[in-house]
Amino acid sequence: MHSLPTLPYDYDALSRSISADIMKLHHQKHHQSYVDKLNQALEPYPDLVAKPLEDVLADLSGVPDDIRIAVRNHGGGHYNHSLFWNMLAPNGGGQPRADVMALLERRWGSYQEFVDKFTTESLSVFGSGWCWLLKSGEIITTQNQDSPLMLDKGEPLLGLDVWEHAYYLDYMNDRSEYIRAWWDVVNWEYVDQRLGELG
Ligand code: MN3
Repeated sequence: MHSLPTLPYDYDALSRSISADIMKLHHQKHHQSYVDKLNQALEPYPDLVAKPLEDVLADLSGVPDDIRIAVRNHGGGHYNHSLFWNMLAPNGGGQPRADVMALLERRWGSYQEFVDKFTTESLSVFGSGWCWLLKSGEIITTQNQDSPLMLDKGEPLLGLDVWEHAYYLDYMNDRSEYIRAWWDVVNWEYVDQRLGELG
């Protein structure tokens, strides 16, 4: 059984960028619903329940036909949001630590070039989706709850949820203001740790 992870901070901890109302709704309603519907889909398949979610998502063709779409949407939703909470921190923002900085400078020339490109890509997502930084330094976007894992791109270093549910209460239709504020709460320490672990 999959379960909703506890947030590593209080609901109001990111309020300079994301309000407690959004955090609560996003975590308790949206993320909880992905977890519930994933468990519901997997219930008849105990071997898939026992398999790490990363492995299930990386091999969707191995998931039975009747639950593949549900696993893609709700499994992706659970995986993406579990990462997303850790990629935020009350004392976040600023600049990446040394190794991540070196990666971004190597791929994009400078940190600012990376920020501009990531912002542009995040704004370009039509409808609901995510923008990701991969360990190669590449930036990609995905639709709905698709994960880079499903595209054979490996686990992402950093991801931004640009579904309207992630910002509408605070920023209405202004996704660019949300993205601007999001940079102030990015948990670069965690991103750096992931880069080390994913090596
Ligand atoms: Mn979301």
